[in-house]
Amino acid sequence: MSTLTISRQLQLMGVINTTPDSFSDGGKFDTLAKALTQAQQMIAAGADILDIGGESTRPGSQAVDEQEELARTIPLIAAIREISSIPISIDTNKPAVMCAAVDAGANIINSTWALRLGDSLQVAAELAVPVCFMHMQGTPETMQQEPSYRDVVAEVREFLQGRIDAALAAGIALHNIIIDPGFGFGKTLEHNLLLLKSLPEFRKLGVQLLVGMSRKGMIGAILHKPADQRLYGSLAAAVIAALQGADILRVHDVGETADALAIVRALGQVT
Ligand code: PT1
Repeated sequence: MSTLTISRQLQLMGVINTTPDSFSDGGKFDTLAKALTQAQQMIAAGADILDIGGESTRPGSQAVDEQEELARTIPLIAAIREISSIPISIDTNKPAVMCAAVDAGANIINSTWALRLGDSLQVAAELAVPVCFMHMQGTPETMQQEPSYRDVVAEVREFLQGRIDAALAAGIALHNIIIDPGFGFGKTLEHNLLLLKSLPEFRKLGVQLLVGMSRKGMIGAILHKPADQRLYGSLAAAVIAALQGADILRVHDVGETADALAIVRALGQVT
């Protein structure tokens, strides 16, 4: 039982999706007012970070142009900053969006391309904010067609180690580096489960570890349920990720996940 504890400070990152085709809420929050209300509810429910993205990266999704991405994210970041000092991460791969977001009050850059596009690594280094480097095989449009690895854990670990090295070389401080194995990004269910089992391997890289499994296809593939019926499965996955050493959990259901984690934490407080 002594291993069933969370001794570190685990943070909950609430997902605010501004994209009209959002896979899990069907575009319900496609207006600024609705997104702001969602942000307020997540803050009240105990979110530690809000993640704002203007371009969907779920399987099959297509790229969005810079103007559209800016229009979806920057006014929302500014509006949240009016009402709260909660840390905000900007989920983007475009240098211009990174700059505008940090200018509007964002505190973290979340890059699903792990800052491999254009001069995004240099731009992020100059902004001097924490950066999340995520692993993806392929591109969002085609990544789920036939994901293939000789050793998924070793390959993802080597990729993330390479991005840590590149980040340090670009001048990003070690304490500002976050890594993420990228659940559902060019991975079969078996790949995702192997990565989840191996999270302690990723912790060994010595930086913060972010995990996002909430409502994803890997939960649906086990339950045979659509995205709007994956809450309980997502909570189980969050508890496992917490016990396996994740530092930040990216979730849609902040209050529910906070309750699930409170139970794990309570167990760690008795001896
Ligand atoms: C993630 C993540 C992200 N996920 C980080 N950023 C998404 N750092 C967006 C599916 O299989 O895990 N980490 N930004 C959302 N992307 C997906 C991918 C959504 C796969 C759904 C699936 O259903």
